[in-house]
Amino acid sequence: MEFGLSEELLAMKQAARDFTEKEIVPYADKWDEEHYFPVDVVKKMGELGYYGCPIPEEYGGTDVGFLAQVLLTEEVGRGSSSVRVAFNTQCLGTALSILRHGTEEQKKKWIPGLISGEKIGCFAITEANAGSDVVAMKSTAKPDGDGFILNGSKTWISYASRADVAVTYAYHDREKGTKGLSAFILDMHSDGVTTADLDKVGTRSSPTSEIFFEDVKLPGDALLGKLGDGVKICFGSLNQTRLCCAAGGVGLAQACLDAAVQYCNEREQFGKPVGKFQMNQEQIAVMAADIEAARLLTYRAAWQKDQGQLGNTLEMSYAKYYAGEAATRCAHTAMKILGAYGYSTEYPLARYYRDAVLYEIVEGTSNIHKMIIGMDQLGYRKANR
Ligand code: GRA
Repeated sequence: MEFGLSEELLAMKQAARDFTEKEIVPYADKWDEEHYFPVDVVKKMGELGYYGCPIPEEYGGTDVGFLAQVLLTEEVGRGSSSVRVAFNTQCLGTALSILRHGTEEQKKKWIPGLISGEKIGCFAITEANAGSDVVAMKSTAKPDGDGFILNGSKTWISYASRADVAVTYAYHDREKGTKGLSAFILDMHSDGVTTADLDKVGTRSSPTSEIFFEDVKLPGDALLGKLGDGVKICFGSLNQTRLCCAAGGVGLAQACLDAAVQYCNEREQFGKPVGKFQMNQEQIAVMAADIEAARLLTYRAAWQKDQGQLGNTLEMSYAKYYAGEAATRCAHTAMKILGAYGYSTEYPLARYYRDAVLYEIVEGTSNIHKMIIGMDQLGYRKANR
């Protein structure tokens, strides 16, 4: 077993931390308050090669692997959960799916622009009545000549209203059940595609939208993979995007610990820094151990992917479940330590607290991940297949 990060990975992590401290942290509260989407920062991260870690160089990636992607995501997530989403919209939920299932033409057409940040992406799975129950989606893509006619809607789609391209899912044939679900690469500027932004408790500088499809003409080359590959592509993709959420949860939890440690050392009560009180020490210790556990589970899942195990659903569920819950636990504990200063909107902890809850909801709720783990442990259904 090898737990150390290489010099190269450590340098990448540090560079991402420096970038986040300089370009994101000073502005993140204001962006959040104003519901402002910092598109220039998202694009700049593309120029820096942040999104291309698992993508070969011939398509504009850096080919340095999933663990590298996790380290960058964690550091950006430490500054802003809203900007963190870009790792999914530009790469893990879009470019990576196209890389794994697309034709050479599709790869050349879409991947470089997503990785460079020139084009904003999104991945659209969820519908009003199909959240945890993905295959209950109702959108249809009826075969029509060489192409398809897309109808239906999606909801809770990150970056959709700013996106140039979406990887989306719809039934080409409902009669065939799950074999009738297909994946598509949708040009978001197509006629018949409209979006409406939704408001949220947190991650307010990450636009989240409904998408409506009204008789959208999809050309034949919009089909990703083969007809009926939708379930395989969708769950295969979720197993990669969950890595980004786990890493984001670790980053946010670390930001909470950082805020709590700083406060414990600066704030004095009863004649000494509040960190000298054992109850605060206990809370700091529990947070630190929680974060280490979440981080190791997340790094392990990334490492497995770097060994070629992209179908590591079980280990991915451990990481996503644990990191999501660690994020909310740490946000809550930090809030108790900072007291009124935590509750004040003057400090970023209030934003971390609002953002943290999301990590238990997106990319499979904590309950879904516990179900996947529980069924595997009980021998009812293997998670890794
Ligand atoms: O037997 P079949 O051929 O009909 O196939 C079924 C099943 O085998 C079919 O899906 C297959 N399947 C899988 N295939 C490959 C299920 N899981 C996998 C897998 N891991 N790999 C339908 O299955 P079903 O009977 O309807 O459901 P189920 O198998 O009992 O449970 C599926 C489950 C609940 C685990 C699944 O639907 C799930 O994971 N739901 C959670 C959905 C989710 O994660 N949504 C995230 C939305 S995207 C998002 O949050 C964006 C965030 C952006 C950001 O912040 O980064």
